[in-house]
Amino acid sequence: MKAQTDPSRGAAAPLSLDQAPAASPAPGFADAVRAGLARPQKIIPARFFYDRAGSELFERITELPEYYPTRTEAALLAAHAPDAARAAAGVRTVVEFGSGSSAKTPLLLDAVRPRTYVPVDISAEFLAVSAAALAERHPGLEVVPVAADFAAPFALPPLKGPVMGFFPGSTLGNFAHGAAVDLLRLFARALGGEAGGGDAWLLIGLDRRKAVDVLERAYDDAAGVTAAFNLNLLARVNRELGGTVPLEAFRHRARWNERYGRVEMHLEATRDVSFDAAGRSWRMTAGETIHTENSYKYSEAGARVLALASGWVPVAEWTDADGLFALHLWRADGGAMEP
Ligand code: AVI
Repeated sequence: MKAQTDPSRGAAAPLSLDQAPAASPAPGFADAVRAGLARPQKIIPARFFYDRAGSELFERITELPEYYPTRTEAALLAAHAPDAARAAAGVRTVVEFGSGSSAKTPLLLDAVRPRTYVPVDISAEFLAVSAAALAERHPGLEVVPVAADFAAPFALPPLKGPVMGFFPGSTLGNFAHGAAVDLLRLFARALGGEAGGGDAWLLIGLDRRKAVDVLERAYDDAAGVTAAFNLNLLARVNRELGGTVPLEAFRHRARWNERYGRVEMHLEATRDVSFDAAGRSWRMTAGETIHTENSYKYSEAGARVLALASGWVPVAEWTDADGLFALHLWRADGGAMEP
């Protein structure tokens, strides 16, 4: 059986999401599904998108014509990493949060030329491969990988300052505003830029607010890759949690929520459906959805407020000619704003 994609929407590569063999459950997945499906508005947290199949689908998303963030940010980095390096002169250590394949990192390292690069990622597999590749590409650079979930308090090795944090990809957009503030404060602490501390910078990519049709197309592409990425969550429930979710009874939905300033992704039941998952039985009525992701978008003013509420001072912002995406350079306020 194939995952459901709208046949009128162009040819995605064959997707056989529910044919993969059973796999052992990721830590916390069963509890998250049990709690999430019991809520009035059902949810499955977006962090569970990224098993191997989901990570591969996400890589394909980043190359889609409709998904402008990745290529726009890469062009901004190529053009403005030298400006960021000049503004934050003397940076000795770059720490990348959620480094993944470190695809954009060379653009920054070439400009900043730090002595040490610290990639932080939950996937030890990604870290080993990308750390080795970067060390080879940048002879003399000390690469100190840290396997950790950057969204939870974690320990970094002692850092030689000034330090620059690097958080590309608009990953912050997947955090609700309160959680985004907490995370940015955590970064300030981890980089030594908290009250009275060292000199810390953050170079962060944030997707901008824009026309609703552009946003919704970016999250509901014609080839159906984002639909497959979303539906893979249910396939993963089947693989890892003994689920019997009929994938053909669900469709991908992406919609802009103006009140919250975010694109929401949902999985909508196309008929009344019942299934087992994580040791329980569940029912959904036609039209009911499981909310799987929020992707918050920031105006220039919104990004400034976010920075200032999180212990950072905006220093520079670079955007493309169409104003699709922005690269921000912030400096830790070090408590200087308190009288
Ligand atoms: C990883 N994150 C920044 C992506 C985004 O744009 O919110 C995840 C994504 N979901 C669907 N397409 C891309």
